[in-house]
Amino acid sequence: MTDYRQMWSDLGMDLEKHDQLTGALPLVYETVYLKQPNRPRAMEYFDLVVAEIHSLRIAELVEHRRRGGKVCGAFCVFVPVEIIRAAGAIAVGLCGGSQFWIPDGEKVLPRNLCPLIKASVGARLSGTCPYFQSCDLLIGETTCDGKKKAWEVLNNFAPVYVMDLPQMKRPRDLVAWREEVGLFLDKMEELTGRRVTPERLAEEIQLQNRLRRTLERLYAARKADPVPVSGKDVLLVTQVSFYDDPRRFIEKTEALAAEAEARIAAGEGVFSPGAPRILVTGTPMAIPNWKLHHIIETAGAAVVCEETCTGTRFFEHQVDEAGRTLDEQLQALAERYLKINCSCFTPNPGRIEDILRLVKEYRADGVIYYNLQFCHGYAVEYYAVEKALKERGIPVLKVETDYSEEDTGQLRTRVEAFLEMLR
Ligand code: BJ8
Repeated sequence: MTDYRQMWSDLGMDLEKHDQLTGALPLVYETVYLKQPNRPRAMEYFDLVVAEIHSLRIAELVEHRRRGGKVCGAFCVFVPVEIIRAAGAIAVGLCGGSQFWIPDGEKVLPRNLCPLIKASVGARLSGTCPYFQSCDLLIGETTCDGKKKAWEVLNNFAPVYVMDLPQMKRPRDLVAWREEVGLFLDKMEELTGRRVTPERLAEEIQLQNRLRRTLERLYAARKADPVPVSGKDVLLVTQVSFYDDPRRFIEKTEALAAEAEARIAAGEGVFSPGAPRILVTGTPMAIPNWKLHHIIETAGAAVVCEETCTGTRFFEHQVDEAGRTLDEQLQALAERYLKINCSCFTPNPGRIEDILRLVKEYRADGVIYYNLQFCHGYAVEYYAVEKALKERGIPVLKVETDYSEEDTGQLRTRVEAFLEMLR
């Protein structure tokens, strides 16, 4: 049997603390995931991924590095992973979703800061996340204020490269972003010592487009009533997509989508027909943040779509594959990524259009607006989202929360009252 403790130790991890972190996960996972009735069989793969979350994939990263390859970690869906991979490196998502990392994050960051940022920095400081420990370079970005200042702190503990993302979407912003994407390619070539050729970049563009289409296919199955797969399960699949091997991920997710489609044909679902259908919108839910979905679905409603960066914002829009030169490909990448409607943009009408469209497509009965505490961009944007939804008679509930369990009872009461109103 592989000695993972030796591997973790070689990665410079704090083994004792790491035991505390991983010791709690099986029970939580069993309660939140394994107890769900009638799960698709294809979810077995994702259960395995979680059970081995700090071992199997990490061993692949270690092996890649042993052969001279590099690993890059990112915190935002704006980072073009196609370029990282075309330069021969592996890309992994690093956003922290666990309360466990918050105290370490608070050692160097203010307490009144978004938990996603505190947990991400805390994961690095605590030496308990083997993904962080495996990274040769961390890729930050200038999205929200909290993140862009946190990179300065994180840079004391690990090398960080920051991509400058515009905050508006005018033609001149696209020009600036295209230039930034080009600089990122230079940085990746410098890191890996390998040239990015148009052929390699084309391959990675096609691969990531396939991955996006696979998630799109799985999401499409959620439009059915009854839904063939729970929102919790789909959330997990999306979370896994950020660090799994992309080819293996596509294969396993295609199998899950096929199973979901067969269930639809047979009229089978995981909730009873007519169960309230909820669209969740707002801030991302990094693994293992399953809190809101668990509350909603144990109250008898189905989460049918997420307008979040661990949802549609991650996979909607393909990169145009027609480009033959690096210049054309970088332009296509810049254009696709700038279509993401994050609240860090002003104005950001595209997000409201997306929410209204998705409510219709997924036949949602109501919207739950998920706001991580101290995320001001999404909190302020609520005004416009609520207005647009109310004008169309679409019920909406705003919840503001963190990663702790302290407010779970209160949240549950509010969600149940909302669902009662929908019924
Ligand atoms: S594109 S949503 S992944 S920035 S929740 S850290 S915004 S204070 S994660 Fe995000 Fe990229 Fe935007 Fe998506 Fe800041 Fe808000 Fe925290 Fe956030």
